This record gives sequence, C-alpha cells and structure tokens, in this order.
Amino acid sequence: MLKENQALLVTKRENKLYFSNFTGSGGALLITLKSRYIIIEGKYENQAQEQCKEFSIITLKEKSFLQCLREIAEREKIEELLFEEDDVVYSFYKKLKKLPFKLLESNKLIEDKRVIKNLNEIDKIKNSCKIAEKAIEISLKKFKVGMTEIELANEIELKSKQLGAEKIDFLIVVSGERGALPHGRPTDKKIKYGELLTIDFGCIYKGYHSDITRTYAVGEVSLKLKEIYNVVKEAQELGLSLVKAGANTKMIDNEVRMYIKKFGYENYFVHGLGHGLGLEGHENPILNQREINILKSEMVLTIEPGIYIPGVGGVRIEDTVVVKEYDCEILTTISKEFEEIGIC
Ligand SMILES: [Mn+2]
Repeated sequence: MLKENQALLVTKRENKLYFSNFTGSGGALLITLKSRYIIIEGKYENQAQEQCKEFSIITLKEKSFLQCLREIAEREKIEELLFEEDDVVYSFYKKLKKLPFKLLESNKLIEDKRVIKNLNEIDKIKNSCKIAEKAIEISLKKFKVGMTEIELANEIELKSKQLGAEKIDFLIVVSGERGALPHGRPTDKKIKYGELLTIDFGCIYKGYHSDITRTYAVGEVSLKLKEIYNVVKEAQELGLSLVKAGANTKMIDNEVRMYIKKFGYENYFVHGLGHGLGLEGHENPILNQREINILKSEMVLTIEPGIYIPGVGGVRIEDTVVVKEYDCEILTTISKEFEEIGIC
C-alpha cells in the first residue's frame, strides 16, 4: 500500500490502537515500508514497551515531535507523508507543512481495512454485545414504575462495568413522550405506567463497541403505541433478513423505509437504518439514503429502524450483526417480543 519513499503518519486514536495495540490517547505512529515507529511522550514509554512489540519506540525528550519526524524521514529517505485528513487539526497541519516533504491525504487507508473484521475483532464485539445486553436484562429485573430514567441508566452502567465493560460509549434511556427523541439523554423524569421505555446502549470491551436498542411497554400501553411497536419490529426483522454479502445498503434502507410507509409512518423514521461499528461506535458501512455501500462478509453493522412521534412517544429496535455470505449473524439476542415490564 505504501511506496518506498512514503510514510504514513497515524494520529487517530482508533487507528493507532488497530495497528499497534497502543491504548494511550497521545502519540503517533509512523509507518514506512520497512519500519514502524511509535512516537510518544516519556510518560507512555512503559506502556508502549508492553503493548507495541513490533514498533521502535521513540520518546520525546529534548526533541520535538516534528524534529523526530524529520530525522526519521531523512534516515529513511521519505519524500511523501500521508496524514489522516479527518484527524489532523489545522494548527498541526500548518506545522507539518513546514517539513520538507510532500503532504498527501491518507484517504482513509486504515478505515478501509478496518471495515472488514477478523475473528479476534468479532469475538471482542460479541463479548461487548453480551455485556451490554446482560446489563440491560439484569437492570430491568430491578425496574419499578416510578424509577427515573437516570436511576435506570445508572443501574445499566454499573452492571456493564461489573460485567467487564471498560467504559460505556453512550446510554440513552427515554420514556413516554421523550421516546420521540432518537438521541435523548436520560433525565430525572419518572418512568410511568402506560409509557414506552427505550434503552439504547453501547459499551466498550477491549476497545470494541456494541450497540443495542430495545423498547419496552411499562404496563399496558395504548393501541397506537403497540401498533408502532409492531411496525418497527417487523421493519427491523425485514432489515435483518436483507443483510448479506453483496447487498446494497441504500436498497436495504429503502426496503425498510417502504415497509414503514405502508403504515403511514415514513415521516417519523428520521434517521438512517444503521451503521458499522468496531473500534468506533459509528463507522463504515453507513446504511441510509445518501450513500451506496456494498456489504461484504465480516463487516459488522447495526439495523435500527425507529418511529418517533412528537407528543406521543417512540420506538426503536436495534441489533448488531456480522455480515455473512448468505445472511447475517445476530450478536444481540435478547428478546424483541412486545413485553410489558414493571407490573409484577
Ligand atoms: Mn446504533
């Protein structure tokens, strides 16, 4: 991928982790055809020695990052430097420009590799999904009508950490009319009888994300809410059934949208059908009406249609799946059957 006179500067945290196993937030990798360097502050030295066995470690002492970069480049006869255009900030770019090489955009070189997961990565995502769904299930057993959204969210967060999550990525707990906010944060609103409750949760396990959404009925809900639930559930299952290698993401998104349209709710499905995930919570492939991606085996993505009616409430159901040759493997397996909770 690289030519002899080129070096790739990796600054994006997830890409550094992908290439080197380095979990720290600082530093950068410099990769040439022949060598791999990690350039870091002294405080990361021990960590880098432990995690980055295949890298030459360069510690910034009296020299600046740019001086180190320049020295390596001279030694290795580098003329072109590829940098991550989505990660580099303008002030750093101006400094890079002063160095004596031609700057080239890396064009998501690493992200393109990351989109297909290896078995090790899929294992970590699976584990991450297991933790997330277990945390939801166990927390729901403690759920009582009148609990606040934040109280329930805290339970889920704590449980996920007890189960091995290193941190949570995000946690949406919304109830009643607040369910119409696709990305609503939990508040001190009490979760009441007769409302829908949506939990969308992703945690991180060994760097890898999970993503799952379930909507529950708190006791008996109106026929309208139940109807929305069933439309979303059927739409989500339709989406899952279309995922396989070779499928076109825009067409899958469209089929699900058309299904929802049959019931007149198309204007209330206000986001794309899904997204890839891995080291980032949102990465390629993106499933929406704006782009076309062709699915390949071992991509990992979500299918998450929703209906959000302002003043009424909302439903979203989401699974994380691995694309296979003829179908997909669903990693988030807790029940999607319409379920009334908090009544026993
Ligand atoms: Mn998602």
